[in-house]
Amino acid sequence: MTDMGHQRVAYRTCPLCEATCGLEITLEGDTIRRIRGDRDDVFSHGFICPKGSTLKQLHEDPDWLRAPVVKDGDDWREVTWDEAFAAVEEGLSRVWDAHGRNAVALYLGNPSVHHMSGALYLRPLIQSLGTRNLCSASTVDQMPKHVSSGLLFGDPGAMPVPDLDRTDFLLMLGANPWESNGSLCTAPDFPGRVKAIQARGGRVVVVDPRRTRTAAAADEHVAIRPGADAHLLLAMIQVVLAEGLADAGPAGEHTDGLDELPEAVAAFTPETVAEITGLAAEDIARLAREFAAAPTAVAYGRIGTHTVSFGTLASWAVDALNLVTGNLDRPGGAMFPLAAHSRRRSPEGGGRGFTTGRWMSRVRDFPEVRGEIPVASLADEIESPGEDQVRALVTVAGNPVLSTPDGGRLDAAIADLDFHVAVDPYINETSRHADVILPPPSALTRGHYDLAFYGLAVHNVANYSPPVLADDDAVGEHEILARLALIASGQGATADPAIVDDLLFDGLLTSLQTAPDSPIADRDPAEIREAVAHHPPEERLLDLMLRAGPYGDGFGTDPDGLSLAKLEANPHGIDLGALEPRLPGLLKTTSGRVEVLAEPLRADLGRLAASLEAPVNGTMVLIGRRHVRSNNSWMHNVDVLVKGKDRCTLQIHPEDADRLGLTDGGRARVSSRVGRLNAPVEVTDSIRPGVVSLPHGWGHDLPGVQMAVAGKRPGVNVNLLTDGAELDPLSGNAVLNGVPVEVSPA
Ligand SMILES: Nc1nc2c(c(=O)[nH]1)N[C@H]1C(S)=C(S)[C@@H](COP(=O)(O)OP(=O)(O)OC[C@H]3O[C@@H](n4cnc5c(=O)[nH]c(N)nc54)[C@H](O)[C@@H]3O)O[C@H]1N2
Ligand SMILES: Nc1nc2c(c(=O)[nH]1)N[C@H]1C(S)=C(S)[C@@H](COP(=O)(O)OP(=O)(O)OC[C@H]3O[C@@H](n4cnc5c(=O)[nH]c(N)nc54)[C@H](O)[C@@H]3O)O[C@H]1N2
Ligand code: SF4
Ligand SMILES: [Mo]
Repeated sequence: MTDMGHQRVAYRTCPLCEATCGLEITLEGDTIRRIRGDRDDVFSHGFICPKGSTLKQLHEDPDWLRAPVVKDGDDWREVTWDEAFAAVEEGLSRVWDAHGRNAVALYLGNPSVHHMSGALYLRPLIQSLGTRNLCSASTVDQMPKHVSSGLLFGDPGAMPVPDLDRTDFLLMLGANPWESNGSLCTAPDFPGRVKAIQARGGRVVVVDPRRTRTAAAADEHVAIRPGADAHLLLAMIQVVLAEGLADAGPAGEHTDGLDELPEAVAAFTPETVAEITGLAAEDIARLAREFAAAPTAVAYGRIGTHTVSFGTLASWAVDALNLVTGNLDRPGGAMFPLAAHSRRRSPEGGGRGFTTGRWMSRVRDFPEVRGEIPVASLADEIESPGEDQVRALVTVAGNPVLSTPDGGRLDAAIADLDFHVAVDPYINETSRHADVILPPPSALTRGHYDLAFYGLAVHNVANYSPPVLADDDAVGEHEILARLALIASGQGATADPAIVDDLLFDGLLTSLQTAPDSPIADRDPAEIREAVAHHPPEERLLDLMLRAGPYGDGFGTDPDGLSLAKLEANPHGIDLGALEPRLPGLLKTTSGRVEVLAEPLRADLGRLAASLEAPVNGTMVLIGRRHVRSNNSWMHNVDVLVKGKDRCTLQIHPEDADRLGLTDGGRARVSSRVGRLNAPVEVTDSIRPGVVSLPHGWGHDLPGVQMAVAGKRPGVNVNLLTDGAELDPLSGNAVLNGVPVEVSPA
C-alpha cells in the first residue's frame, strides 16, 4: 500500500477469474476512487478485463447481504450471526436425527476456488459433514481432466498447462480465452500471449464449432461438430503413430504403455472420424503432421472438450498427443507448474495411484470421483425416496439452479427440501430457497493469495494481497465455514472457530514436517507455531506452506527463500521463473511411471469406437458460450457489465434460420428432452450450421430473487434444456455441449 497525501494505492490480485490479474486500487479513506491494471504486476503487466474494475461495484452492491438472514414465511429477517448459526444447527440436526448423515448434501460452487477460505476451510467442513452426497461445480466443468490426470499421472491435481510463452504451435480445443481469459491455464493477457506466438513465427489453431474472437485471431479455425474432440484427437494420434512421427522424448522414458497405443487407436483414422467430426480427413491428417513437425507444440483443451459425453477421453487424448510428440513436460509443450505453496516431492515420484468408485451414488449408481457424486444427479438424490434420501442441502458459493443440467427440475427439488443453508452474498435463484443465508464479506476486505490458480499458471509466480479495506462487522468466510464444520462435528453453534484454525494448522504442520525432503523435519513444532503466530488464521497457514514449500526459507535454512513477509514486501508479486520439467518427481502412480493407457481409458475407447458406428443424425445441437462481461451466473447485478445489447441470445447460422423461418431479433422456441424456453434470435454465420448456442448463467426472473439489476435483464436459463440423463461415465461430468434440441419460431 502506498500513501499519496489523502489518497492511497493498494495492490490486489483479482479473484474473479483464473487469470490472477494485478489490480491497482486507488482509495480516499474507505472510498474506492479507481481500479485499473497494475502495470508493475510481475505476471499481468497491467492487463485487466472489464470485470476487474467492478470489484468496486460488487463491494458497494446494495443487494450484497451484509448480515445473515433467515426465512420468515415469504420474507427474510436479518439476524445476528449467533442466531443464524443456531438456526443452522437446529435445521441440520433435525435432518441428521431423522435421516442420518447422508441426508445432508453439500454443493460447492465456483467462487469457492477463488479465495483462501474455500481452499483451506472447506476440507474440515466436508470431513465433519460425513456425507456421501457431496457434489460441486467440478462435475459441470473440469472433472474429466482430474480423472485423466489421475489415471495418467496418479494425481488428479497434476494438470499440465500449455507453455504459452515458449511454444511454436498452439492447438486450442473448446476454449475461448478472448472471453474467458483462460481456464486450467492461468495466463493473464492470454490474448497477448497467443499473439506473441504468432509474432515469433509460430502457429495457432482453434477447434470450435463457433468462429469465436479467439478463433478469428488464430491462423486456422477448425469448425468441429460438437462432442467430437476425442475423435479428432485420437485420429491425430493415430496418424502420428502410423506415419512414424512419434517420439515421446524424455517423458517417454518415464512412461508405460506406449507400445500398446498404436493398436488401441488403430480404429480412429482420419477417414473413420471424418463424418462424426464434420471435418475433412485430409485436414485432420495435415493437422497431425503439422503438430508433430513443429519444433515445439502443445494441445490444450477446455470446456468444449470437457463438458461432453467423451470428456475424459478427450482430456486424456490432449495429454496423449502431447506425449507421443515429445511435448509433454518440455519447454514449449505441456508443463507442470510448481506453485510456491505446494508440497516438496521426492525426486523419484510414485505414490498410491488414483481410483474412483470407492462408493456409488445411491440412485443412479455413479462411481464416486474425488469424493464427489455428479451434480447432474443431485435432483435424483433429493427426489427418490429411501434410506439416505437427501433432505437438506448446504450450498457454498454455488447457484446450481442456473448452472447445472435440468435446472428446472433441480429448482423444484431444492424447494421441497426440509432444510437449506446457503453461504452466499446474494438471494439468487438457488439461495432464495434457503432457510438461512450466511453472507461472506466483500473480496476487498479479504487477504488473497491464489491457492488454486498458481498451480495452473504458465509461469511460476507468487503474489499476496492484504485486505484493501477493513470491515470490523463482517465475519470472514473461513470463520463461517469453521463454524459450520463445528456444528457438523457435533461441537455446536457456539463452539469457538479457533478450534478449527488450530486443528488445521497442527495437521498441516505435522504433514509438512513428515513430508519427503522437508526443510523443517527436525524442528520443534512449538518454535514454528510461534514464528507464524502473529498472522490471522488463513495467512498463518499460507506462511507455513510458503516457508516449507519448494521456494521457501525453511524457517531459516534458506534466508533468501520465500515467506509471507517477503511477499508482503513485494506487492507486485515475485517472479519464480519459467516452468521446468517435473517428471518423474510429480508422479503418484503406484508404478511411479506415466501410465498412458490405464484400463478405464482403454475400456472407454470401446464406447468411442461404437460411436463411429452410430449414424450422425441431422437434429440441431445446442452448445454454450461465454462473454467477457459476464461471469457464470453471479455478476449480472453489476450494471456497467450488463448494460448494452442483450447477450443472452440464441445464435444460429443463416442457413438454419432460413430453413426454420427464424429472423434476427425475432424469438425462437427451443426445446429438448427435458425442457423448453423462448429466446431472442441472433443470426450469425460465426456458428456452424446445425448448431445453436446460448450462454449459461441467465434466467434471473424467478420469483423471490433479490438482484435488482439482474432482474431487469433476466435472460433465459439454458440449463432448462441440458439433460442430466447422459453423463461422461468415467468422471460423472455433465454433458452441456452437443445437446439435441428442436428449434422453431416462437
Ligand atoms: N450450460 C452450461 N452450464 C454451465 C457451464 C457451461 O459452460 N454451460 N459452465 C459450468 C461451469 S464451468 C461452472 S464453474 C459452473 C458455475 O456454477 P456455480 O458455481 O454453481 O455458479 P456461479 O454462477 O459461479 O455461482 C456462484 C455463487 O457464488 C456466490 N459468490 C460469489 N462470490 C462469493 C464468495 O466469495 N463466497 C461465497 N460463499 N459465495 C460467493 C454467488 O452469489 C453465486 O451464488 O457453471 C457451469 N454451468
Ligand atoms: N467472462 C467470463 N470468463 C469466465 C467465465 C465466465 O462465465 N465468463 N467462467 C469461468 C469458468 S468457471 C470457466 S470453467 C472458464 C471456461 O473457459 P473456456 O473453456 O475458455 O470457456 P468458454 O469461453 O465457454 O469456451 C468454450 C468454447 O467451447 C466451444 N465448444 C462448445 N462445444 C464444443 C465442442 O464440442 N468442441 C469444441 N472443440 N468446442 C466446443 C464453445 O463454442 C466455446 O467457444 O471460464 C472462466 N472465465
Ligand atoms: S481477466 Fe479475470 S483476473 Fe483479470 S481482471 Fe478480468 S476477471 Fe479479473
Ligand atoms: Mo468453471
